[in-house]
Amino acid sequence: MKSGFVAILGRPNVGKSTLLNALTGEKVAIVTAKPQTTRNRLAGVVELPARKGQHPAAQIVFVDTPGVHKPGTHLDRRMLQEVYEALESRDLVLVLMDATRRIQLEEMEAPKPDAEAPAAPAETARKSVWASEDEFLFSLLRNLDCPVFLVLTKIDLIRKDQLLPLMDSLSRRYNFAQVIPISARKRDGLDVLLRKIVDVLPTGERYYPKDQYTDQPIRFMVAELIRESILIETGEEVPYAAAVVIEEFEEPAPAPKSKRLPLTRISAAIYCERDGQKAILIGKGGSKLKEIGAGARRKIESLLGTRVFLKLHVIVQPGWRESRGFVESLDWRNQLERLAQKQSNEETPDIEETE
Ligand SMILES: Nc1nc2c(ncn2[C@@H]2O[C@H](COP(=O)(O)OP(=O)(O)O)[C@@H](O)[C@H]2O)c(=O)[nH]1
Ligand SMILES: [Mg+2]
Repeated sequence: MKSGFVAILGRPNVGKSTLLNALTGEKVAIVTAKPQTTRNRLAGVVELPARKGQHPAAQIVFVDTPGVHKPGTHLDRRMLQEVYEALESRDLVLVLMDATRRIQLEEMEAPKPDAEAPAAPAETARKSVWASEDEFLFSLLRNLDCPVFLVLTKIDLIRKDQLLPLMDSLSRRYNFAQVIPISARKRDGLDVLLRKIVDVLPTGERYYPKDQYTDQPIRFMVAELIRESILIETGEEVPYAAAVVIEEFEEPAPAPKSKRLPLTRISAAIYCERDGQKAILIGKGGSKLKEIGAGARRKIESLLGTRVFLKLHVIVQPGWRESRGFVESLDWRNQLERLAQKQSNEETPDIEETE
């Protein structure tokens, strides 16, 4: 069989996480219309049975990453670090580009029919920001020694006759091994994409058990679903200043012959940076927090297959996005380490036996 790691890279909001979910058929990553939804790299595993005359059996580990943007806060730098780490161990890189944005960019770059009219200053500024962001993204590709595919996404939003010229002009930007147009939302082009990926993967064994579809622990997926609810329910800067930490996660005891589904008890803290943000998150008489909780609870119930009792509270942690220690403590890989530590402390008897 074939197997390998495929890093999914791109600017914020191009549809990386949507593609990951479409490929795995599971909700591995949260998705919203807001940029910087994904903060950690996370894996979604796709098992492909052999297809006669097309490809051998394969396990593809897709690694979703935070959107590449120039870092401002410590949190941003940590997110970029996640991108670098995803790029360290990979057999192939998919660079995603949003077709609608590219069309806009091409239109800005095209010579104006009325050469007398100068471009609006706002447009010029936007163009130069986009160009420098592109440059930053391409700079990450420069030292890679693996194939890079350009995946042009959201093609459901553009006209058919716009597609070929766009693919043509983008393929001149970099030495892409393939240029593949897709729509993750309409599941268009995914079979072709998978086939071309298997073509370039090395022969090897599975990295994950056959039925495991992600590397994330359930606790972290639950925290992410709560954060997704916050992103959907709040606006302004609140989504960017919010972080979720699961404080208690009590799995149901096996209840024999009960007609009702078992109940999982979860308690989580929502961190924000300022009192004003806390007030927004709680809302009048607690109404906002209630909505956030209700939305999250439904999704958590469908993830766990149990009923869920969800308790949320909001904590102000001034300037946490600039705090290295706090940002590190949010990473689930670090959280797992701490949990394991705590457990082993609890299991260690007070008096050590001596020989
Ligand atoms: N029309 C359309 N929208 C898409 C497609 N893929 C993603 N989106 C939308 O783009 C937005 C950002 O998606 P997300 O996967 O979170 O982007 P990410 O930041 O790159 O991970 C969401 O509103 C998605 O629903 C697509 O193929 N077609
Ligand atoms: Mg994402």
